[in-house]
Amino acid sequence: MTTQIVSTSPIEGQKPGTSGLRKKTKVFMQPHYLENYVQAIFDGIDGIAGKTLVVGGDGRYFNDKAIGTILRMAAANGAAKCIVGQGGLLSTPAASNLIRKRGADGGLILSASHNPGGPDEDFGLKYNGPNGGPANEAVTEKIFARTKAIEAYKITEAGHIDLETIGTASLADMAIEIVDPVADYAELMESLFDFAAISQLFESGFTVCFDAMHAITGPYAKAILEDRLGAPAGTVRNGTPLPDFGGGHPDPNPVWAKELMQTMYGDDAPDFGAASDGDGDRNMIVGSHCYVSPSDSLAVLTDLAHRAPGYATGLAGVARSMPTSAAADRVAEAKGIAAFETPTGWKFFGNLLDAGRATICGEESAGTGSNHVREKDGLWAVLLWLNILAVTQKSVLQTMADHWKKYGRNYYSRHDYEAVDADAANGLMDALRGQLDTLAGQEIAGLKVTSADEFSYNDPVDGSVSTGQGIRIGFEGGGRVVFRLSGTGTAGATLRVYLERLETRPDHLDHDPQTALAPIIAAAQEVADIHGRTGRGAPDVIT
Ligand code: VG1
Ligand code: CO
Repeated sequence: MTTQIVSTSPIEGQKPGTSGLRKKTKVFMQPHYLENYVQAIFDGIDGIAGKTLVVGGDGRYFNDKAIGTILRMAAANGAAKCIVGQGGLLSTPAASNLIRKRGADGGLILSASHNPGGPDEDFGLKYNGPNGGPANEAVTEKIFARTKAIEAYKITEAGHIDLETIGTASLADMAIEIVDPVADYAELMESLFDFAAISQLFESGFTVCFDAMHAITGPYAKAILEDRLGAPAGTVRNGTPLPDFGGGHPDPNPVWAKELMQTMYGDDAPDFGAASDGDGDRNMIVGSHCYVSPSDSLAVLTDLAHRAPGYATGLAGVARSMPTSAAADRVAEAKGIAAFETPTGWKFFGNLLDAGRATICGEESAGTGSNHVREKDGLWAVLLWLNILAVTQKSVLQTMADHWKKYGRNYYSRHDYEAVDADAANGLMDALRGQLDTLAGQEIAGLKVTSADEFSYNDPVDGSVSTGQGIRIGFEGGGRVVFRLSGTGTAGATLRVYLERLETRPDHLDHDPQTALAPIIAAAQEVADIHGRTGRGAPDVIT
């Protein structure tokens, strides 16, 4: 087989965002587009000669073809081996686990996560390092720099590459090992959780509905919940991964997982409901008539994780992204463990996990995980919840009521304005930035501003600094609003407005979050002039 050196030139806009490079699938399918980016990754990590990489994706449209290209390029660039999930499938947490377990030098994960898939929707690719986690900013900067200087890429001519047969084959001088995508991951879950207790819970009649949203977690959830833990067949819904996710939006929140919400708020609702996203790293938890916000879920798991065997000795600390509510901080304080506040995106948790300073991490965007891998992990969160409920024998509703009674409730919501004109969105952020020095002390929509700044993170482990990570405004009484532009969208800009208010009065703990947050919502509108600057009268998505 011959190696071709194909000359190319830089393609604009190949800048990795919050989680790798995400573009419209058609953009990724343009000549040289994928190849340029893959070569930039290889060059950005100082080459892959002799290295072992894990490769897999969420099965969306173009997944298999892109994997073929990546394998041919890895062979041409001298990789020793690629470990690939059968059918080209690997959930993001399973890929992270494989990198760690097999001591690989890193991995390429093909996914646009919660974004829809298909020829007219989104595709994505990201590089994870040897710790199994998303590349840090220093590495993504190097990759981006290579995309701007690239002159050629290497690729091996090859016929058909078999992604279906488990076992090892070769491509030029490189080995390709096809592995069962689920087995190692399921084993890891079994090492962390009390499977006997969860099985017993199911046997006692506790009912679960898991919505895989036609995305990657279907096979994982079926193998673990139904086959190993004995939940009845049909517990996992929409469990076959489809290239276009059945035309849906595989984002586990009350808006996009509407079917599940209807089930959980209907008559005869199951005891426990959950959903995951395109690549399996997000989770939504909902009890019978009780939606659990991701920020609250993080707090509950921080409080009760020690009930599961994998965390029985307690947690070293908890880390959350800055826009995530402070609910977990309150638990950390009560327990006397460390609490960290990082920028949005899982890559910022890596150092804290590697250094053993945080055990559990979470984001308001339905991401929760721990030091068992270096990605957030949807099914892990579901199993931890189930393990806790199996031990406490409480309902989700009771668990939340008890939690809020003990710690108070951080009412929380995120308002997203999607596909906003990019100039208008940047203008809005600039205008806020311009007010930061003068806001404190002012009254906005009847609320007194106590603090206003732009979040900048000093990594306590490696000392790196990440600036411009969201504008936050604090109000008297503990309310807060955060403004950020998304780094995962593929059309225009998405403005995210994160709203929070702490309530400790025992008789005010069961309000509708939108009502409880109304004064903060009004202040956010006024201070940023969202309507005036974006022309939008209401958010597109409220979670
Ligand atoms: C969003 C979320 C962020 C998450 C990221 C990747 O980023 O807000 O919390 O880490 O998606 O999640 P942004 O920049 O659009 O706000 V996923 O499930 O894509 O891997
Ligand atoms: Co995801």
